[in-house]
Formats: sequence, C-alpha cells, structure tokens
Amino acid sequence: MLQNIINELTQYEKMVLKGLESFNYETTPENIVESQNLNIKSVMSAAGALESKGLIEVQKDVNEFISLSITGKGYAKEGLPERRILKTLNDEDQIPMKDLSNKADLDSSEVKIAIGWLLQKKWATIDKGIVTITEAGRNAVSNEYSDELLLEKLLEVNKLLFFNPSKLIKEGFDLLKKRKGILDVKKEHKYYLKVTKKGKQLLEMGIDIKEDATQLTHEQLKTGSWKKLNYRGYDVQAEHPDTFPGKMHPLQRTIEDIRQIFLKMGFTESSGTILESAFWNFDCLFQPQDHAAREMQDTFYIKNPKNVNLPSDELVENVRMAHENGGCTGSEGWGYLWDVEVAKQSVLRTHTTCVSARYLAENKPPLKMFSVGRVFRRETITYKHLPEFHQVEGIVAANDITFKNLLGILKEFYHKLGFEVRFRPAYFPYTYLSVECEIYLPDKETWIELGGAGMFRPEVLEPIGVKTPVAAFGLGIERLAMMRLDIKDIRMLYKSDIGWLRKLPVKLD
Ligand code: FA5
Repeated sequence: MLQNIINELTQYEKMVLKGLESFNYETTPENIVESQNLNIKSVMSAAGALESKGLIEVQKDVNEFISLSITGKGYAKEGLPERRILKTLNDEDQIPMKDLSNKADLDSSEVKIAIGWLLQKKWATIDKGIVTITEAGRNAVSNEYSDELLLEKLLEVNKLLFFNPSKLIKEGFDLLKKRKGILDVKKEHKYYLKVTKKGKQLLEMGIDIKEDATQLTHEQLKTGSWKKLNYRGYDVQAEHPDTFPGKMHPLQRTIEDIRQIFLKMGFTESSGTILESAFWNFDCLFQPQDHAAREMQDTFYIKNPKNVNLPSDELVENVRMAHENGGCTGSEGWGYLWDVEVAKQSVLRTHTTCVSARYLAENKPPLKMFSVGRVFRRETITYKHLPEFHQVEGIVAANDITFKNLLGILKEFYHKLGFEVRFRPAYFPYTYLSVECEIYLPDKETWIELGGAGMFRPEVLEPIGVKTPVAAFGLGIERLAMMRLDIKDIRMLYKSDIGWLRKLPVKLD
C-alpha cells in the first residue's frame, strides 16, 4: 500500500519530501527551494499534492504588512498639513482662514483637510473665519502625535508587519487609515510544511529519486530501452470529479432503439405529416363518421387550413362505398350516408395508423414498413396520459401473413427491449382479429396497455387495392419509456429534470 503511494509520487513530490527530511521534517517552502534547487511554484504544487495524499501538512499564515504610499511618503517628509498650519499658528496665534493657504504653503484642498484635523485634534478653534491656536495646540508643537510617529517609522523601515501592534502604532494606524491614500496594506501568505506520520513512514521505507519517463522516443521504442526506464504509477482509483457528458434524452434514446430493432428486423422506415385529413386518419380506416373518437372532445380539428385535399376520386369513391354498403368487400358497411366534407377536415393525427394506410395505398406488397411519429389527442393529463405522445406503427403485408405472425413479431419486438408481453382481445374498427398488448407493472400491480394490433379488415384493404393480408400494429412509446426507465409518471419524460437526466445511463437496458 505504502509502496504504491511511493510509486505514484512525482519526482518533485519526492524531492520536497526528501528536502523536508533534511530539515528534520518541517520547514518553509523557501528552504526547500534552496536546498533542492527547485522553484517556488514546483515546491508549492508538489506540497499541495503531498498534502492531499496525507503525507505532509501545509500550515498557512496570513501576515499583514503596512507601508507608505507616495502621498504618505510626502507627508512623512514634510509633515501632515495640520502640523504645518500649527507651526504658523504658534508664531502668530491667530490667522484668518483665507490666509492659511499662503502662510502654511498648502493648496486649498490640503487646507480643508488640515482644518478638519486641527479641530479633531483640538489644536485650534475657528470663530468668524479666524483660526486660533488652543492650549492643546501649543502643547502639541513640541510633541508628535501617534499618526506622525507611525509616518516617521514607516519612512524609516519601509514596511512594517502589522501583527499584535503596540498601542501607539495601533492608534497611529487608526488615524492614518481615516485619510485616503496614505497607507498601503498588503496581505502576504506564509506557508510552513510539516511531514505527517504517514509521510515519515514513507521516508523510512526509502524514497529513491529517479527521473520518470514522461515521453518515449522512437529510438527508445525501437531499441527496447523503454523497458529499463522508470515509470510513475497511476492511482486508477483516485477520486475524481463527477462528469456529465452530453447524451441523448431517454425518450429519444428509446425511439432510436426502437428504430434500430425494426430496421434489423427488415422493416423499411416511412413517415407522414402531423397535419392529416380526416380521410386518412379515420375514413379509410373504416372508422364511421359518427365514431366517438372523431368527436371534437377527442380530436384536435384545425381551423387553418380547415380542409385538406383528398386523393383520387376513385379511392374516395371506394371508401364511400365501403362505409355506406361495404362496396365489393363482402361486408354490409356501416349503412349510413358518407359525407365527403367530413373526410376533408384537417386534424392533428390521432394515431400513426394513417401513415400505414397511405403507405399501403402507394406501395405494393410484399412489404414491411414501420414509422415513428408524434400524435395528438384531447386527453386529460394523468400519470399515463399525455395530449401529445409518440407511437411506432408497423405493417407487414404478404400473401402468407397470418395473425400468429403478427403476435410473433410483437413478442419479438418487446423481447428485444427486455419485456414479456401478453395479448388481450380488443376492438378497433379497422382490424379483425384485434388485440391489445400489455406489460405487467410490478409496482402498481397492474398491467399497462402498450399498444393495439390486428389484421386489417377487407373494408380497409379493398378500397386501396391491397389483395394480401396485412398485419398492423401501433404502440405507445412514452409508456414503453416509462417502463424502461422505471418511472411512475409519464410527465417525467417532459420535465427536463436535470438531476434525473444526469443520473441516467448513456445506454438504456
Ligand atoms: C391506436 O392508436 C391504434 N391506432 C393502434 C393500432 C394500430 C391498432 C394498428 C390496430 C392496428 P390506441 O388508441 O390504443 O391504439 O393507442 C395505442 C397506444 O398508444 C396505447 O396502447 C398507449 O400505449 C399509447 N397511448 C394512447 N393514448 C395515450 C396517451 N394519452 N398518452 C400516452 N400514450 C398513449
């Protein structure tokens, strides 16, 4: 253990320790500078490192030094302005204020200062513009005041350590401090280094000062002489400050992971627009025009643009027939009068299934497509509901695709994210058979619904001209992210809680 510490010492740290040993384990940094022939910066930085390793103690004293400014030196040589007036007053007893400047050879600003101090020191009185010397003033003529004594002393010694000052010096200091720009006060730090018990143990074990190899040369590598060099050890367990590198937001991370899974499963990625026609969002998914989900309280309808262009007349006509009487789908349809104006309404898409419908209308099976995007619903916000969230949508279309294949794909997908899924029979107007995928939440002791899936109905496929079976699914991403991140409230994903975000790993399990 101690040997490891020795190995990790830098050359400078070793020299400082050795230096201290030669001064009987304690001395000033200046002495080390001299004895080890180092500069003070290297000694101090090595001392700091040794202190953090508990090998020495660094004692720090702050000393205050006082000295005279240029003005202060002038006063020290020529006398304080009040002293110069006092001398003239001693000869003349009384002087009119207006003559002071001339008689004492002072400029007007100095006279002002001097009068203040003459009164404060009680050396003179002023009455009707006449300055008169007092008894105290006369006594002061041949006696110096504490401020004057300090001025003299400072002129003589240049710099004075202001530590535990005598009463006189303290008094002089207090008086001079009241005037601006006379005294300079400087703090100087004094250090003293002492080897600790642990440091002594280290020294007893013997510290060998060898030059450390810092940079290897080409020559050393080629000849193999690097093997004989001395290398300093590194403490790989040394404390280090926490770092928080930039990383993807966990929701975005989840989206990226989902994309990768589907891409690896051979799906093609597609996307749609957030603003969609009711036609693609509802009608071509065989959702009747009086369906509850289409109500204003469930869906965001857009004022501008109020309507969106519809696809070809033929397709619109096919959809109309599917709704009104089933067309050539073999179904009876919903049996109501389909309104093209309702289909033209623009909405914020309520699910990404509209992307699948468009894709099927434009691409021929066999195909495997997925898309990720934001969807919007007029929902009351709760721990598992948001009015704006993400879905991942997918379709697999081919002659031999079955409902079982669909369940297999979903199982595989959730399995790759580390979840076991269960399926519950469900209803969607556009699929048959239909299921909901659920995952268990141990904390809440409940199953949480993650998505819907099913085989698209003929009423969806016939109007858009698709002849093969199509397995389809639409899964909520935020709810999945909640489980991956073990959070109990979906709103956390949108809170930008920096403390929480920092603690999350870069890669999610
Ligand atoms: C649908 O949106 C269907 N389009 C899914 C589908 C696609 C079925 C293809 C069949 C074939 P649903 O309304 O259940 O289904 O929403 C799917 C998932 O989105 C839900 O399971 C849930 O995980 C998520 N979700 C729904 N509403 C919210 C909400 N308000 N906040 C957060 N996530 C939600």
